Amino acid sequence: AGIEFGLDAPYVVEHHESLPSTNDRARTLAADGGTDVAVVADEQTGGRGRLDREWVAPSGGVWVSVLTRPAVAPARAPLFTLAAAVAVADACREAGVDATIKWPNDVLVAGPEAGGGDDRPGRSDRPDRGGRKLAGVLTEMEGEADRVSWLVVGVGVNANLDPGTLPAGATSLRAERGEDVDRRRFLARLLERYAELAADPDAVLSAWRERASTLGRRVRVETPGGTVTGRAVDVEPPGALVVETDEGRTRVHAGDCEHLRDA
Ligand code: BT5
Repeated sequence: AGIEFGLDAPYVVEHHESLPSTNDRARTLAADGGTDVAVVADEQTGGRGRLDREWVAPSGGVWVSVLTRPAVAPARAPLFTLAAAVAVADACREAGVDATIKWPNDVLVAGPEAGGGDDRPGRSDRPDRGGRKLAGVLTEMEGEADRVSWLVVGVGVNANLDPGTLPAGATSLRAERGEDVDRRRFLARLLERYAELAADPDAVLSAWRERASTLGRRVRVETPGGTVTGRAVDVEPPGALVVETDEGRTRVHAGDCEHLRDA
């Protein structure tokens, strides 16, 4: 069983030294009827990304899953993924690291992206670091036809980690700002901001647009239905990416997005 983390947070915070996955623990709590709980672990031994990919989660990161039962239709669940990405980006900025969001769920260091396409000047004074991944979000839920039964939004932030222990293309808050972040304070801000956004899902998209680096970019998105290449022009409810392709506009609801260099 978990122990209280002693945080002033809008959720009951259940803290563990080590768990296989905070999402799995939150799902167990959901099955037991729980709600409004944030499960935190110092380390995860079986952290998960999307599509059953591995999420590397040693001690020093912020690994947290928030279990709620929002009164919305299952189709609106993607808004909560976007809300979590906004909350992470804001918490990173408050910690002194300029962060942007790559659709749908990646939080990256702002600035020109090596191998990518952001050659616009003035985006960063550290042009070699832009595009590195600071954090990701994994949302899982169960719903009836018209209502979410439970929703687990899992957030992984590379806080005080050595990038050498992370997959290629990843970085940490400590590596970007040059000193440790206060993980407890970071978590408190993250949960506070997420709760604020989750209480007002209609406001999420505009907040997301302001922090996204994907809009206006050329992208390649691997979707379950095939590859979509074109210019990302907008995000539409409940979180679909609108891509302008040679064949016209198309909406992408899920997939892996890569930012491309401008032709
Ligand atoms: C994600 O997946 O970005 C969602 C990650 C969610 C992790 C949190 S931690 C708390 C909660 N409990 C869990 O078990 N999960 C959630 P995706 O977009 O599929 O990205 C996964 C890919 O990112 C992997 O295939 C690696 O290439 C890379 N990766 C793995 N660990 C990473 C890390 N710590 N930092 C950056 N990239 C990483």
